[in-house]
Amino acid sequence: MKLIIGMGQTGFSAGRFFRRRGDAFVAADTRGADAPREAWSRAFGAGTVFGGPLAPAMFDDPALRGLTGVVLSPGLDPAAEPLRDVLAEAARRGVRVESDIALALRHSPVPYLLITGSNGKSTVTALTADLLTALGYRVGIGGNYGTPALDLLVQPLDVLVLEVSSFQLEACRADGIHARAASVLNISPDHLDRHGTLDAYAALKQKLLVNAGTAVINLDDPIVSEMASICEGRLIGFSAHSDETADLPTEHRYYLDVDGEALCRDDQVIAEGLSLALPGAHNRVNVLATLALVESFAGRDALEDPRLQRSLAVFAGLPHRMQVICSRWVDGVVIRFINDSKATNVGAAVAAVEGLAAGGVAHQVVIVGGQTKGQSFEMLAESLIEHADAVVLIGEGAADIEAALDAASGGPRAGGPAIRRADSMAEAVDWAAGRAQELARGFARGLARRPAQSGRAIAVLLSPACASYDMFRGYADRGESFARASEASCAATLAGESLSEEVS
Ligand code: UMA
Ligand code: ADP
Repeated sequence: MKLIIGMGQTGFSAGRFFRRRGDAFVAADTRGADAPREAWSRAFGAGTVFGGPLAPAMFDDPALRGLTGVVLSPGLDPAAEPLRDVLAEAARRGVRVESDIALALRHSPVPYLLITGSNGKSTVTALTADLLTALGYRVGIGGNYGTPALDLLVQPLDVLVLEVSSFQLEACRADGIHARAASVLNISPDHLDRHGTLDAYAALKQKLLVNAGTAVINLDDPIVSEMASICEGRLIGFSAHSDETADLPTEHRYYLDVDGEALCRDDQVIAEGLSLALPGAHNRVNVLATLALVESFAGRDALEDPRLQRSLAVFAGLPHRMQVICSRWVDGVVIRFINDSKATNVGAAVAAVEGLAAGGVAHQVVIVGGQTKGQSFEMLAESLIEHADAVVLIGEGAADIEAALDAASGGPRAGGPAIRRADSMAEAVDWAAGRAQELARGFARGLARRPAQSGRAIAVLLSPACASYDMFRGYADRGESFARASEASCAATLAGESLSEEVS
């Protein structure tokens, strides 16, 4: 008998897995009337819904007689009640509790590549799968990326490429993970409301590396570099810099050279940045990690394969990550509306703002805020003060971000960007678009605040540094809302401009 806790995507995939194997199972959920019990009953039969409450006493219920394992869904915090006591009781009784990822890896008939980190996981997962598919491999892509890992085990495959979240690594032992290759892309604060400290969060992520055949590590990230000492397999490093800084025993080194434009491996150029459709400096680093993962599975020669090179050149990135929605021209200056809704932590938002500045964008109006996760906004505030001309604050995190901006600029409004609060995405984009238009006009007249800056582009950027659930159904819903408002703004101004041109 197995117990599945959580009737979400993961729980359903565990039900399908046990049904395929002929194992008996029941499922429980903490959500009371909101749990999708009907859908579960339709899928697996009413007898597979656990009738009692989630509590330590459940282990004495006849429905759980002969219990040998528990699958715990990632959305559930194992340290929060009622789970804490339930899991303690399971441990006392010697019942194994594991995440779907741990279960899937234990049963995977094919090698697997694992990707984690605070940012870039989905991008690297998608690109790795694309490149291996282009090379002719049958690739199963999923995990936190979308398709639950257990659902991938039904197809005939050559390799699994899985994005793994810190939540999925809680109920997962390092000695059960034997990836052909694994990467921790970077570590910056995220999900601290659940994990408590950055150390605890990093310790979860490093479980992927311990027994990996090849550990692909970020040489520029001090927390990731430190993980090299616990790796049993070979090491491949990647870095945004051509000079060797980390003194680690890496077998190979991937890095950016020639002003970040050449993607190199040891002393060879593998690809030219300008030939990539994928925008942004942080994405070039993501490509380096991807190439190291591909090499670890497909061999060094695969990197020269024209099929891989073609696929790499056309990969344009995923929606809601630095995605240009629309552009409009004002007096010879282009205003780009950029959807980076997937920036749900400070690290991603800082990368967006600094990446645009480094890429020559002269002015930025940035929309930030949403549901907070115990993060500090200090780094975000510093970045916004340096690079943003105006900031629009939305959602529950607005007050915290405003306080951080005030603290970083030396008091309320002292020399920092203009700040505005908005109650809806439409209001935020409307104000941001108006501000961007004023900046464009001023810039065009040579009256910009920082006329020395080069570049004729202005960005209206949504990069919230927060989760979205306070105002939206998820980051995609938030990004779509931004896209609708941006398109409306571009269309309205275009219509207005053509009208005024006709009148004049
Ligand atoms: N829930 C309860 N009680 C329960 C079960 C769930 O309250 O008994 C709530 C959770 O608190 C959560 C929601 O229901 O708010 C969904 O939880 P879940 O564990 O059932 O989630 P799944 O539908 O199984 O989706 C999970 C991942 N979600 C989470 O980790 C929250 C999905 O990642 C993943 O794609 C999917 O498994 C397939 O593997 C999403 C995610 O937001 C994209 N991940 C986080 C992130 O990327 O930051 C970690
Ligand atoms: P994840 O799956 O880890 O959330 P995504 O590829 O979905 O990663 O990107 C999430 C956010 O992080 C986006 O805003 C994206 O622009 C940003 N991002 C992607 N790669 C990096 C990186 N290497 N460093 C910092 N930010 C990044």
